[in-house]
Amino acid sequence: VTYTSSFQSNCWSWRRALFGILLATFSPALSVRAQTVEGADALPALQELSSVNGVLSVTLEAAEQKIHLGQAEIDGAVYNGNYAGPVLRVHPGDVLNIKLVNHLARTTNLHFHGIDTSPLGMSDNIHRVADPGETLDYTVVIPKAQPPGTYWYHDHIHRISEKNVMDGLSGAMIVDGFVQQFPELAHVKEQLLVLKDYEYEDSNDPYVVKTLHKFIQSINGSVYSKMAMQPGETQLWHIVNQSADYYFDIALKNHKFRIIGEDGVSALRETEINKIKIKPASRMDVLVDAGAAGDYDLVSEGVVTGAGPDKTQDRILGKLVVEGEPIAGVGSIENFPPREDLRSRKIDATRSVVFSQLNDDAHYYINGLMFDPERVDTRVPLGNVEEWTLRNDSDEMHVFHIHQVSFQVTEINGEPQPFNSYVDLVRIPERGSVKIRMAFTDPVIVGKFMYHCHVLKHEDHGMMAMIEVYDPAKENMLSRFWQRVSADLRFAGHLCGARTQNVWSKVRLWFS
Ligand SMILES: [Cu+2]
Repeated sequence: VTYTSSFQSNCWSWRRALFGILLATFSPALSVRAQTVEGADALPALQELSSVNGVLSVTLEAAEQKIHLGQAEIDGAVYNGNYAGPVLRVHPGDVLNIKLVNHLARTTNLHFHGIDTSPLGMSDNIHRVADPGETLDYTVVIPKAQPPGTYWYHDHIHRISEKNVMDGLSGAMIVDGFVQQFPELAHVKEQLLVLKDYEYEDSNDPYVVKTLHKFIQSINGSVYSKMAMQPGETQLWHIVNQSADYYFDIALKNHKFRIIGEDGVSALRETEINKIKIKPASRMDVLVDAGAAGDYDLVSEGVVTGAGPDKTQDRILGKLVVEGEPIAGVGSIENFPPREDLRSRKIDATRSVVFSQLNDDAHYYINGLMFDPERVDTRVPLGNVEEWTLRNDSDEMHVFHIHQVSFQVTEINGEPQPFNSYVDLVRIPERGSVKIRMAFTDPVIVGKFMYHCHVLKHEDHGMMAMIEVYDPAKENMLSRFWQRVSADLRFAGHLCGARTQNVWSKVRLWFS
């Protein structure tokens, strides 16, 4: 396999070569900046904030700031001045106190992706919004049963979440204890790789646009970095895709990966693979076994985007330098923590969730409806184990995500899937379908939360729905009456207002 970086392929374009010569002649500053891209700095370590005695109290100052990504200067929006995001390190059972200070000229808030905690009050409640100048306090209890692993936190403001996350408003969250599940890995080095992308099409600088090809991809805020291993060494890499929309295919030249965990949760077996496919928002825990001494490119392979044949170009994100004394690596992992196969459980309800869109980049639907923050789309009694069929009625990639609960993928396009633990994201194939099972059994998740496409552009344009998990024991006549009355009032409000496009959806819900 031959990998071609955008830089190399550009060298063969005479127009770009001429442009480069002109730039080198007339702009010494730019050629200096180019060296910082082509030279190899060590992969930047990220700032970590760790809990002490079961509590992590942090202030996140969200502010607009110029960020340097290789040659480009972008208008970022970041926490505490840090584009890749401060890493929050907690243990199962810890309490996380966050003071979110909004210095931005727009609204923001926080979602704790993959954490199966309460969606109410000051917890993982995305109904709360910090206006410019406001401060929001969060208190999030990390469940004792939260699988140790890699999670992340990010802005979740409907309509602008793509911009906010792309500008930098996200960070990794580590629930400590993943590696401790595997005695074989007691001495391996761990690395955290935060992947981000930034769409850079508004630039007036043609040099920047041409070399970076619209998307600036980075690892830990660096567009090109060096990682080092000894021949034969095994390392554990935790890779978090914090991009707003981008599906990463990551390959390491002449090397394979062994996947041992996904979306924070350890797998049930090793899966050896040539390239890691990382959906937007997904996390992958992989073992890397260094080969012979040498330099190996870490490549973000081109992926098909959108509905057409468009394919982004391969891009080299860094290199692995294998050097020094050979050391013994780690053999196959034999013992994985057990998980319950939900196929052995009785199914209390089945539902169908259909993703569709108009081809105008502005209308994305779940079950024919765009998101309405006042509408509850799905009500689930606490205690249900459910099977959902997710269908993609479009030619574009959609990635299902649900808050507060992880799930088991049982079928893709009718093919039964072997049980390999739980995830919180699944790609629904274009014109295809996926079956998943979920246990809505933990009382802590009672409340209203979201399921949506995690291509944030799609979510911002409607592809999100609200679910309410309710406790049937507390659902009395009065609360049922109040729900009906409040629905009536909203319905009347819509009749009187201009939002007639929602009236028929209300009528449908009323009779459903
Ligand atoms: Cu989508």
